[in-house]
Amino acid sequence: MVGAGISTSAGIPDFRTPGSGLYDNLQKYNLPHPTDIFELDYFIENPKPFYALAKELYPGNFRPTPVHYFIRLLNEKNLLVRHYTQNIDSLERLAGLPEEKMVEAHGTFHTNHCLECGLEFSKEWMKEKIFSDTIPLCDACNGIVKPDIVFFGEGMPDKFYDMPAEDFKNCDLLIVMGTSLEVYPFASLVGHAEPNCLRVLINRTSIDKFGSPTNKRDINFIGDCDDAVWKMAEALGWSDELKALIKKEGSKFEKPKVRTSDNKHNDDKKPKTSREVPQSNQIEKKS
Ligand code: CNA
Repeated sequence: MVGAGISTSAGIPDFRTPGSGLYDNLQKYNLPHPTDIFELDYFIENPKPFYALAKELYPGNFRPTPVHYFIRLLNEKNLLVRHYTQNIDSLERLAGLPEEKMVEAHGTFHTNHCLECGLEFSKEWMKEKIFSDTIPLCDACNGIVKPDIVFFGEGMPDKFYDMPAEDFKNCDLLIVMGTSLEVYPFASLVGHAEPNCLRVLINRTSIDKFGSPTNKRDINFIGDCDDAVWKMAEALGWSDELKALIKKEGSKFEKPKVRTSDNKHNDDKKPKTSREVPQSNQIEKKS
């Protein structure tokens, strides 16, 4: 289970770290409250702040961190049951973790829908709007089009509800990294771990839910996630493999302006229920 802390070393701020976190740096958007930027009601009234922020944080501008590649290694070694992420930066996809191994609990920028009529729009269409500072409006009904990231006040993807029961039965070690566990229902997943499942928290700050004196199965690593995965890799004898993977994958990002992940996912990830209409970039309504 991961949160924004696994991506801070990529240069993406988290929410709650005092000083550098997003919530301390949204003054320019004049929001009544910092969390309003992700509130659905506020967004419908005033989508500008969200789209300005989306431009700054748009997936493709950042590279995965050692943590992302460590998770990929876990999967390649058949040790990963599932990766539950709150992040919307797509760095897991970019690091090569297959979609079926992930639950992107707070959605992704990969698909977009009109909030009025449900028409689906492509990632390329949305990107063009965001980067030209245009509020994305539906070609059919003029409603606001929003990336399918989950705002406060919106439901989580079906996978989030469908998968934990089975996944946690098969889990003997739950690694929780880079999250304050403040956002529910995501945070409640830690309670799904069976009594014999060890839970390891790797985070810069400690969290009350972990490591009480009577608690026998929780392990706290209070520090940096990248340091923690390097230590784990060393203990597991995987350091060279992790280094080699990061080097190999890093070479994909060396040429400026080549958005490897975007190109890859544009090519092979068509929306499940949709057919693209090339002229307008519209995609037919979700069934
Ligand atoms: P949060 O509440 O900001 O907590 C992040 C936690 O990570 C804090 O406890 C930090 O102390 C810790 N942390 C930060 N950097 C590191 C590091 N390098 N090593 C170890 N720990 C670190 O963020 P959560 O993810 O818990 O909150 C859930 C929100 C944040 C979700 O809705 C996300 O969509 C949202 N978010 C995502 C991103 C992203 O996609 N990268 C960025 C910002 C916010």
